[in-house]
Order: sequence, then structure tokens, then C-alpha cells
Amino acid sequence: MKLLKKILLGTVAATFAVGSAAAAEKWDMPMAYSATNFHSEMGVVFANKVRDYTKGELDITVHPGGSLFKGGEIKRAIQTGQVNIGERFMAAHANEVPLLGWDNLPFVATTYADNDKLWAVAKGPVTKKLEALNLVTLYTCPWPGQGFYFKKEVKSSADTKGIKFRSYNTATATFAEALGMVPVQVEAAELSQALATGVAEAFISSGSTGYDRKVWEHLTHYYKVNAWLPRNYVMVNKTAWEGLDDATRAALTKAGDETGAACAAKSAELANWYFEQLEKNGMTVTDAGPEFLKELQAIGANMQATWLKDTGAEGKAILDAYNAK
Ligand code: PCA
Repeated sequence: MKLLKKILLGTVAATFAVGSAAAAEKWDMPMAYSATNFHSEMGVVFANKVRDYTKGELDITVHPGGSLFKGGEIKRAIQTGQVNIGERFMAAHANEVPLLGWDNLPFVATTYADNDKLWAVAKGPVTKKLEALNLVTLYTCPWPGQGFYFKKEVKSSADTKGIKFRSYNTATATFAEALGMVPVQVEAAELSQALATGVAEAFISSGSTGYDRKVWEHLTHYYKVNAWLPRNYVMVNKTAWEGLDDATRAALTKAGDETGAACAAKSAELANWYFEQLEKNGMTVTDAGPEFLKELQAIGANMQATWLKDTGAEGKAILDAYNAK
């Protein structure tokens, strides 16, 4: 009886294999940020391009907002092959691989052009590290510059002591601690709730995430420090990648290159628009005052020194190449 069952199952499996050979390959693509955020919208553009360039043979479904896997789980889900593709915030993994914090260095590359220049020299070593984690990088896309959200005016660290601060990785937690704040790591998808319940009362991010999460409901001030422009990246499970034929790989690469460029342009186009929306909704949006800025720069210099220590010759080579450009 057992044997019969096996034979029957085998027949069913074989029938399925034959049936699906002609059908499209379906991939799920978890993304961490809200569906209306430009990163997620560009994920959909990317999926459409892939469908187009593979003549429908690779059909990618985008799952934004951490709906399939939460932000913090996406990289592992791809690494282990639970999904073949997904998107995540690169500097979130700097605690595991310090080099991945290349775009989280305060005051090093504070414009889109400089961020591009930095990526141009970081790309080789960074994508190599990711390959060692079974990940192939398809495209990256910068967030607008990072600044601070508070619920009061802040002129210096004298005003930040004891504030509960939402961090998005270890580097931002360190930054908060240096300002006497108390960091708690929260995903962007859970940020509104953290602010509403008082788990957090300040954070660092772009105007984009403040807008997405309607943080004017809880906070009042945004300081446009423009400390760095961190990137999201779209990655593919390396084993799955190697299992694709050349034409499909070329289609993914082309779609990724085009989407990465379009996404960066969109980010730059929206940066000031986000500030306007924060202001329209009652927030005070200004540059950081000179005293606060000076303190931030000193903390930033320490963070860079720590990164150089953690990454050794590899990190130094990236910064040296960047500074020589
Ligand atoms: N928004 C994301 C990462 C950087 C950004 O601007 C966040 O706050 O989680």
C-alpha cells in the first residue's frame, strides 16, 4: 500500500513538473517599507520590467510594508531560500558585516552625487561580502538625507538627554547614546505605533519616512542634518540566481540597472517635497543650529573612526578611493 502511494505521488509530481515547465516561474519579493513609498513603487516598476524582459517567464509579486516578512527578517529569508528575491536597508546589516555600513558614515557623502561616488568605490567590495552571504545584489537606491525628528526645539545635546529614540540599526543607536538618548530599535512599519504609545519620542530618518508615517501626529520639529543617504538594496538568493539561464539573468540585470537609476532620481526629486509636506502638516523644518551641528559632527567623526577600526584595510581603501575622486 505504501509503495502504491509513493508511485501515485510520483506520477502526480511528474505531471506537475511537465505542466509547470511551460508556465511562468513565480517569485515573491518582500519589501520592508510602505506600499506608497517610492522604494516600494519602484519595486513594482522593477517587477513589471522583469515580466516584460522575460516575456512573462519570470513573474515577481511585490509584498511591501513588511507584509510577507518583517524588515528585520527579509535578508535571512532570501539567504535561506524561503524567498528568491527581496529588498532591505543595507546598513541594517552593518552589525553582522561592518562594511555594509559604508553608506551610514556621518557627513562623508551628503549629496546624491557624492553618495553615487561613494557607492562607485564601495560597490565591488560590498557586493563581494554579500555574495559570501549567498546574496546577489541587483540594484540599490538611496533614501533622502537623514535628519532628526523631535517633539520640541533642540539646540544642543543639553536638550536631548533621556529622550527615547527610535534607531534603525546599531550605528543610529550609537549616535543616540552619544547624545544622551535611550535607543530602541523599531522598524519603519511600526514607527507610528511606537510614537503613539510613547515607546519612542524622537528618531533619525529622511523626510520620506516622516511623511509615510504621518509623524506630525506626534512630533513637532525636524532638523535637516543631511548626515548620510543610506541605501536599500534588492538582492537575489545566489543559488536561485545560478539556477537561472543567461537570458533571464540578463533580463534581471537590465531591469535592476534601469530601476536603480530611476529610483535614485525619484528620491532626489522627492527630497524637498517631503519637507514641504511635513511643514504643511504643522512641523517646523529647519537646519540644525550651529551648536547641535558641531556636536553631531564630533559624534560623526567618532563613528567613522569606529567603522574604520571595524572594517580595517577594506574600509580604509573605500574612503581613500572616495576622497581621491
Ligand atoms: N527611512 C528608513 C531608513 C532610512 C530612511 O530614510 C527608516 O527610517 O527606517
